[in-house]
Amino acid sequence: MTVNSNDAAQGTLTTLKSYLDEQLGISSQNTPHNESLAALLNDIGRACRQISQALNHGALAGILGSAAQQNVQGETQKTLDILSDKILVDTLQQGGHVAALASEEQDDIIPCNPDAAFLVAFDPLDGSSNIDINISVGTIFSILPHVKLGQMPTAQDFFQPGKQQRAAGYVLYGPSTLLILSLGQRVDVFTLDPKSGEFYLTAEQLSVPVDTQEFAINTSNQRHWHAPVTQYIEECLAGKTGIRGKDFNMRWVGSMVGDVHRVLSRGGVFLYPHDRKNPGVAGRLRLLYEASPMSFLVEAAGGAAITGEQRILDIMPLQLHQRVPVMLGSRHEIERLQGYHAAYVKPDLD
Ligand code: AHM
Ligand code: MG
Repeated sequence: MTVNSNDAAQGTLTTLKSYLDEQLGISSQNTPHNESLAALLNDIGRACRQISQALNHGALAGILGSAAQQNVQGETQKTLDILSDKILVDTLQQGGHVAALASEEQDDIIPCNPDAAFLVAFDPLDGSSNIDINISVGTIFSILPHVKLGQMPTAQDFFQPGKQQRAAGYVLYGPSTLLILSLGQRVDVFTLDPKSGEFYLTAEQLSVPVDTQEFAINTSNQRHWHAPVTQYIEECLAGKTGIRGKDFNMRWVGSMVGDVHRVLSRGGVFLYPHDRKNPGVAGRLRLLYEASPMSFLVEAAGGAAITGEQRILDIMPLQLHQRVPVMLGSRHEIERLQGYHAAYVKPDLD
């Protein structure tokens, strides 16, 4: 699919709204939940457009730097973390299509409309340590069904395995602002036109190649890794002279949205494993609003996502801000990693 700015000007490109109407069967049948899902996704698009505008202004708007507070995970919040969170909460609350919200930046859930059919978990600004150095950051979101319609949700209502997500996606604020979305069957890409404020469909049906020669991991943690990860990375580094018989390349953006976007665009593996640095902490990334939506996208594009031992989308969450090890990307590599984990006796992983 090749598109250019004239297509947007001439109205020949598909907008996010018309895409959602078509994909969710709106207008062809009576589908109130699908209509509500489409409206909710349009609300997310509108909120992310505002976040994109704030990021574009950067220092000129006086919004860079750290705020004088920490989130529930003890991390210092950036001014833009708080602003992005507020934009999303305000927009989604006003939209009325969400029963409750869970955000990385909020200790507890925010109950909204008990009659709405969806719960939304989000990381308002992922990779926020990259904001002040003008590197890509993003918003990640996960949409779950609100099963107990009519009842005000509690945190427990968010504790559903990721395979039950109705939709997931992220907005990548990079050289251009992209929305990557899956309703479960496929993964499509929309580009924000800064002039009109519309998201236009610019790439369809992303497919993660099953094989790759690219990996992403924070190697500063190498001495803390468990044996299966050490073995896998050492074999990649041995390149043509090792058992893999081919050279590998390494990339690490430090924003999960950037690293996962590369995997979805051209394949590769992204690893944030559990390690011995903080043995009591199950990895760095959060299940509900980072690992789960990204795994949903990667699987919908033909890739795989595991903790090492287990498929991420099968995990039943136990806490709102639960962390989980993440290994995702090209299927043959993830199968290899799962095999290495299965081959090691458990005490090595303790
Ligand atoms: P954040 O949500 O507070 O930004 O933290 C998550 C980020 C991910 O985007 C990224 O993959 C990881 O943390 C980077 O961690 P590290 O500091 O080990 O590079
Ligand atoms: Mg994050």
